[in-house]
Amino acid sequence: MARGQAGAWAALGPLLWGCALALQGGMLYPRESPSRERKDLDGLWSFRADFSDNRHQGFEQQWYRRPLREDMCGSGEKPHTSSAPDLGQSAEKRTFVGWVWYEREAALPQRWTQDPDMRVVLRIGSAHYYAIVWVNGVHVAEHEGGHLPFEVDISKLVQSGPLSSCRITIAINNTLTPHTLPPGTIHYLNDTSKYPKGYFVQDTTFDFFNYAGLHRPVLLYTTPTVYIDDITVTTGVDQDTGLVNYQVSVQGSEHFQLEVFLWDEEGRIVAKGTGSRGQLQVPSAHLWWPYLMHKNPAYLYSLEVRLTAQMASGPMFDIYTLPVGIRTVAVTESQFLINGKPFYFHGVNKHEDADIRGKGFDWSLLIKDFNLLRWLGANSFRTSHYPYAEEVMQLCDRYGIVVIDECPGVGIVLPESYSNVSLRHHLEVMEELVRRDKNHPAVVMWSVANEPASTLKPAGYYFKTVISHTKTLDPSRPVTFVTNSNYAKDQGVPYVDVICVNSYFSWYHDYGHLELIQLQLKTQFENWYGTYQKPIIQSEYGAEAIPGLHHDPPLMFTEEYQRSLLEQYHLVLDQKRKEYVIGELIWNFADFMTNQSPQRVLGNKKGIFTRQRQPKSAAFLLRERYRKLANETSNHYSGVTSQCLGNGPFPF
Ligand code: GCB
Repeated sequence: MARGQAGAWAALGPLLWGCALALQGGMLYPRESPSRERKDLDGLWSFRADFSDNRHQGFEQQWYRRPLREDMCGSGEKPHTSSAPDLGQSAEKRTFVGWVWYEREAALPQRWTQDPDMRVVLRIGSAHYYAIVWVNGVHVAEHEGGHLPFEVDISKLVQSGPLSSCRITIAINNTLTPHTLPPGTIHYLNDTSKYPKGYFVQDTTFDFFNYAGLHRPVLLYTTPTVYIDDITVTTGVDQDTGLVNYQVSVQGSEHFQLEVFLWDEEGRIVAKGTGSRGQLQVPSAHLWWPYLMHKNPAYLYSLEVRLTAQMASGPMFDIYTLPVGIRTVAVTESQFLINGKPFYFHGVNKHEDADIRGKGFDWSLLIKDFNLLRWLGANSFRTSHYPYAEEVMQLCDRYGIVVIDECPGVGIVLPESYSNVSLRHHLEVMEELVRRDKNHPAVVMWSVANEPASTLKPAGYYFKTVISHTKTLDPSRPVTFVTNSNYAKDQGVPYVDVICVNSYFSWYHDYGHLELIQLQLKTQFENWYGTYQKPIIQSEYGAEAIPGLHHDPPLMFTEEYQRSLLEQYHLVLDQKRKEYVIGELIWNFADFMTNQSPQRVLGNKKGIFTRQRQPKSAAFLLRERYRKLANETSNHYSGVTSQCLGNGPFPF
């Protein structure tokens, strides 16, 4: 909830709607190499929220022109990879809606500012939701959307003067509208007998807190001026030969040579190629297998791309190395196949969420979460309900955790959210997501939305368009979107490859009646399969449990109820997985923060772990189940759990 002045909100309109960047260039993750350097801009950033009535003082006074800390009134400092709301003690700041300003001075190595053959790029891992960026007071970039990276070449600016540092200012607005993803609405409360003049709230139709700010690493990196801009890899398998199809795009010159080398984990070159595109063949290839599906899961080759460009001053080199997993993905009427073998998703839905940090990126938290996934015997998760940090995806590749990669299309329920403006933005977001994550072997499917409203007429056309666009962007992966029991069966579902369905039997209705779950779940599966003959994932199910709350017989909100509800689901899942159900993802991995409401007790408590990552009783139930499932469903590799669990790369 926030206060502002009536009419003031409109002042932000033109800035918000006019400026989305068209998709340009590649978005290779910045990696160091003999030709590339990287400088992380972590630590503290100066921070200031614009509390002025019209939220526009920062622009009127041009806060980007001089250091923010010159005027510290109302401002402070903030570690950049954390959400602003949970760091302070003020309720008003926690629910602030509008512009916040971040600033950081970066000292640059001399050659970065003096070598005309060097490109200096500023990359922002994510800025939720709309961001405007200045370097040394000069406007350099804008970006809409909070979960995907954007970057800008700032070489000219940092190489134009005597400065050996640069001042980076980022203004971020967390306002959501019916056309943003996810959508939201600013709602003015005009009854002055109840609300002060100009009072407004931001309403959202999704069930997680709208943490805002710089959540992920911001960094500077360099490349030569002729550089490898993008690499696209798809893989196949022919008998025991691995096929690696690559395509490389180069910027900065048309006169260059490319060589590619594929290295195995032992440091041997196993295949070579030349030119911008081609196919590498790897005899007796080690395939990338999911965790618990093979005794040596997640095998990664390294694709080294070497560029040599002929310049007037002599040759210029660039080197980029991309991890590559060789694997295939296919879907039949009733199965999901990885490397030709049936794969059963036994995993979780997550959120990027934790105490104090909010959605801020944190390596310790990430390693803890991956250790818990491994402890649980989970082989997969869905990035509910937005793309997660790139570093998360890299760990999934390394540890064999299969990912359903979801875009921020959550809470699409208003008619305006089905407009052409929204559709265009949704297509752009899918382009950004595919561009970022296309080379991750862990990503096996795209999810274009979660539980959109299907009763609105344009829904069918809208999702047909988004799904077919996604398939054009990446023909190598299946596409889904996540429905629920109320979803109209013909609105977009005919175009998905896998049906994902969420249900909360004996939770959001038939309160306490666990005995109804089996009947209702069977009906759900039979209806969907009967209509479409497509494989189905139970993409959400669960119940809230307040840790430490007990009652037997099980009553809602107790650990016993959560556990018993899951057990009822499992009885049906065990029958249907023999037919066409290809997975089960618990809602949710851990408790997470939401908006305040009478339905939520300090957030959503459907986690099987607490927000602090301690197990509730249900976690032990799932641990037993997932280990059993791993043994039963990895039928081509027996005894998988005893051989795989416990010896892996995680620092237990
Ligand atoms: C759902 C949503 C998820 C919610 C969950 C719940 O269907 O997809 O975002 O958090 O239900 O707990 O209500």
